[in-house]
Parts: sequence; structure tokens; C-alpha cells
Amino acid sequence: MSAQSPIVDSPSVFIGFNDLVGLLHAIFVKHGTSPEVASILARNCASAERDGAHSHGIFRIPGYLSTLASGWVDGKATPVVTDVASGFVRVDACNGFAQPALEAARALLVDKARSAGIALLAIHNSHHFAALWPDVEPFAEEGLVALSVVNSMTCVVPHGADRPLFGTNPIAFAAPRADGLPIVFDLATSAIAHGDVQIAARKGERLPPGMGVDSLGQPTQDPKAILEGGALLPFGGHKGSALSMMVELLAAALTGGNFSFEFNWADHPGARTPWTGQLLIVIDPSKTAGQSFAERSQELVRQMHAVGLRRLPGDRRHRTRAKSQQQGIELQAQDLAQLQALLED
Ligand code: NDP
Ligand code: PYC
Repeated sequence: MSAQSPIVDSPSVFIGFNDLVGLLHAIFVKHGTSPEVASILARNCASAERDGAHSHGIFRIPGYLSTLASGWVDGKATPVVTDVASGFVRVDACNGFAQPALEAARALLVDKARSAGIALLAIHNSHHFAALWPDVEPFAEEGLVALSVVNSMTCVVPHGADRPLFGTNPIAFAAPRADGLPIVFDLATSAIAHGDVQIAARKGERLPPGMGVDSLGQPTQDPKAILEGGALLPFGGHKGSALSMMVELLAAALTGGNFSFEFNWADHPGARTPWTGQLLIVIDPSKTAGQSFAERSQELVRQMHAVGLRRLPGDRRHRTRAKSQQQGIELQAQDLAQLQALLED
């Protein structure tokens, strides 16, 4: 399975969530992670595929494996958690993946959020190659509000500049609501995620206008021109650019991680995972005065529906999840065969 190979149509096959997790777990272990890290990454990646978050589902496996093979990331790292202050937890991911670092600090973070009302988790020396919503949604499922930011690799031109500096720097937010799944959004601060540009290039599709520039800084709708020496633009001009700058500050400067422009993977051919940092803020809304937060957020949803809103952020993903739970996760037969081949010697 290669990240560069063109996407060809092949028949659909359906696989259960646990079967996909099991397959991905075996692949990660075979390619150099510990079983503990494999469990976390396999669940994360299978969840993305299940929810139709294709830019961060099984499409990412070749990138994970080439990175592990390059020696750029430590797939067996054991994160080191430090209890810094009443509302502050720090984790050194020890050049491992960010998700095991979050898992290692999770219980302490939740304890602090519940006692102080708010707590912050600063992860550094970490690699995040996934969608960000899986990091926040579980907090909302247990009644907490969570916000996370992570920076990535230089490929976005700040608004008004002429060369790339920022990463694609997503922001994810999750909040509980009384009568439904949590309210969740997760968005790159670039006009399009780098993963979606790669997918468009593999499919031979053009992008909408305003997503990126070519190697000469000229606007282009050709994903290959963006990937081969070009760059992305922030979403919403100066506004997305300011948010991207904020992500660099919170995810890198505040955590002790690298800015998106500070690491150099040139000596690790095949490395794809950004070596940066991640910040999470978790709030316990039970401290809210008056009506419960979940009832207030439900009221907001009711009012949004009343003015004609049919789709909330997260709705598409949750609908796809429900469909996957009913019929199995839909994969292309060719993609499943390529995953299975990764287990062969
Ligand atoms: P999208 O633009 O597809 O979606 C962004 C958010 O908007 C989602 O919550 C989505 O909900 C919602 N949304 C989309 N369309 C609508 C609509 N018409 N009405 C209401 N809500 C809508 O995501 P991005 O391309 O910006 O990001 C894709 C993924 O890439 C994210 O998961 C992000 O975390 C990941 N990423 C990871 C990076 C990393 O360094 N690890 C870097 C950059 C991106 P829904 O999910 O239901 O469609
Ligand atoms: O899709 O922009 C992206 C991305 C960067 C790192 C992981 N995903």
C-alpha cells in the first residue's frame, strides 16, 4: 500500500470495527510499535475510517509505517507525565505519538478538571498524524467540555506573507448536550487539510479555488502543484491565519514542543509525522450557575434548528458512524487487501 498510488475503483467490502482495530493493531506491532501504542493508534485510525474521516483513516497507514521505518518516531516510547500545578499537567511524549501521551495523562487531567473546574494538558516531543476529534469527543461523552490544538509541518503561507511557515494546525472542540451526541467540531486552520490535498492528487481531481499556491506563489487548483513545491493558504484570510498563529503559540510555545517550522526530517527519508506539540483544555461545566450546561447547549441546538440549520458540525460523522455500526465499515476491496499484505513478510 503506497500513499502515492493512484486510487482505482474496486468493489466495496464491509468490515466490523473490532476486526479493523485488530488488523491495524497487528500491522502497527509488526512495523515497530509496542502493543500498547498499537492499541491506541489502531482504535484512533479505525474510528476515523468508521466515521468517514477518510483523510485520517487507513489512508494514513503508509505514512505511519514509512515514518516508523525511518527511525523518526519512537513507536515504543513510554510518555512521562508531570503533575505541574493544580490545573496543569505536562507530558513528555519522548518522541512518541501524541495519543499515548494523552492516554497516560488522562486520568490525572480529568481529576484536576473536576476538582478545579478547569485543567490544561501540555504535550511536547510528540507526533500527531491523526484527526483531532478523537482526542476531545470522549471528554464530552463524560460531561466535560474539551478544546484541543495541535500544530503540524510548515506548508501554509500566513495571510499577507509570501512563503509558508505555519502548519495546517487544527482546532477541535467538544461539548456535551442533553438530548444527543456531543457537539463537536474539528477543523484545520488551512483552507484544506494536507491529507485531502494528497487524496485529491491520487484521484486526479482539481481543488476548489483559494486552497493553495504553486512553487511560484501563484494560485493553483492543481493538488500536485501544491504538494510539489507549492503551499496551502489559511482558511478565511487573515482570520484563519490568526487562529493558525494561535495554534503555533499554544501547541508549541506553551507546551515546549517544536513550532511547525522547527524540525528537520531531511535525514529521515520516509518520515511523515510532524514532531511538534499538543494542548488540551478540559472544563467541568457542572460548576456552571443555573440550568445545566448540557441543557443550555441543547437549547442552542434547538434554536439553530429552528432557524433552518440542518447540519451541525459532527452530524455527518455521527451519521456515518451509525451507518458503519449497522452495516460494517465500508472499504475498497483493494485497500483491505493492501492492508492485509502489510502483515506478510
Ligand atoms: P472539514 O473542513 O471537512 O470539516 C471541519 C468541521 O466542519 C467538521 O467538524 C465538520 O463536521 C464541519 N463541517 C463540514 N462541513 C460542514 C457544513 N456544511 N455544515 C456544518 N458543519 C460542517 O475538516 P478539515 O478538512 O478542516 O480537517 C479534516 C481533518 O484533518 C480534521 O479531523 C483535522 O483534525 C485533521 N487534521 C489533522 C492535522 C494534524 O496535524 N494532526 C492537521 C490538519 C488537519 P463533520 O466532521 O461532521 O463533517
Ligand atoms: O491533513 O494537514 C493534515 C495533517 C497534517 C498532519 C496530519 N494531518
